[in-house]
Amino acid sequence: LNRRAMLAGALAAPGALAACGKGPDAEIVWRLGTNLPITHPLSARMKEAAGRIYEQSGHRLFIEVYPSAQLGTDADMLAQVRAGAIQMLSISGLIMSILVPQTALSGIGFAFQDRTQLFNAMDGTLGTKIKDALAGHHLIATPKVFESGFRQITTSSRPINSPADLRGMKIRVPLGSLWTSMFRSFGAAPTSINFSEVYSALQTRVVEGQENPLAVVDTGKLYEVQRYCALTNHMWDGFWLLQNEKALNKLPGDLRDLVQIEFANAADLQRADLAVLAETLPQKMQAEGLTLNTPDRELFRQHLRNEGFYSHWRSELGEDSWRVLENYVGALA
Ligand code: X2X
Repeated sequence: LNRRAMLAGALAAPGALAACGKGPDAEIVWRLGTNLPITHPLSARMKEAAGRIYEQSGHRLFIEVYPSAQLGTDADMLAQVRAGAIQMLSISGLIMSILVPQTALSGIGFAFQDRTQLFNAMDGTLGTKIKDALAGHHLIATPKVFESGFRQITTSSRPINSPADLRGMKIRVPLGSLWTSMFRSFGAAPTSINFSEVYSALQTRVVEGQENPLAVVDTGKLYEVQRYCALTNHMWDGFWLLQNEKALNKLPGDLRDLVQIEFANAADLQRADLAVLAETLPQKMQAEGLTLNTPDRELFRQHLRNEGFYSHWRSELGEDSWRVLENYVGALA
């Protein structure tokens, strides 16, 4: 009866067929949550890796990917992965800083110049520092961080050319003091809203703008409810793929290795996807109706310096961590 009910459900909803086709025979089933839609390269590449792991493990391990915050908000999913209710969570390092402050290091405003500098740091000692801090909370990151990208500002009310244009702007930001402190430094009025509610918050003009990498603006169709896009590259954002430590330790050694290897491969593929999108998306966003501009980043950086933003975060994160960051990006304050 169960089988028949499942089949009927699968036939009623074509999308469910694939989900039902894989997994039921697996010895071990893990659940992985993310807030991004399946069309985003992060979710898509993680799902592919889950498929490879299922095949290569001889159907012993199936990791089911739940995109679009189906398992709850980031804060909900974080609680679930810590409790072991789910085994994996893909989450922005900057949101993660609500629990593990060191994860904010990769998102300090206007710190990184470009992707090369960034990935040197994240695949080097800065990344190690962050992974160690996560492990201290019994959350084990897969070997390579995934990319969300450099964040850009979109608005419906007016274009952003200089820091002064942000003054008084009602802007949606994710959960995390990195965002509120930076946008308050610009005199804006940041509001923390979960990603699943951003589209409607923009549509109903609860907020005038938001900030996200273009791949998120694209796959979230935020361009439908925004008019301008300032290519500020104001902070880099990446997704850690975290594993519940107890669940990981319970896996047989060969499966533990397989999971690390396949998600490291997925991160390489996903970063390459994002590199291509960084080239093509500005044009696509323009075609979708956004008016793009490229402000002078140095104006913003200078403003943050004058407001004491960098010295605040330096004392927040500690001299030792700050030195590791500055080893890669140069002096900030
Ligand atoms: O919530 C967002 O804006 C997102 C999707 O970029 C993050 O997860 C930080």
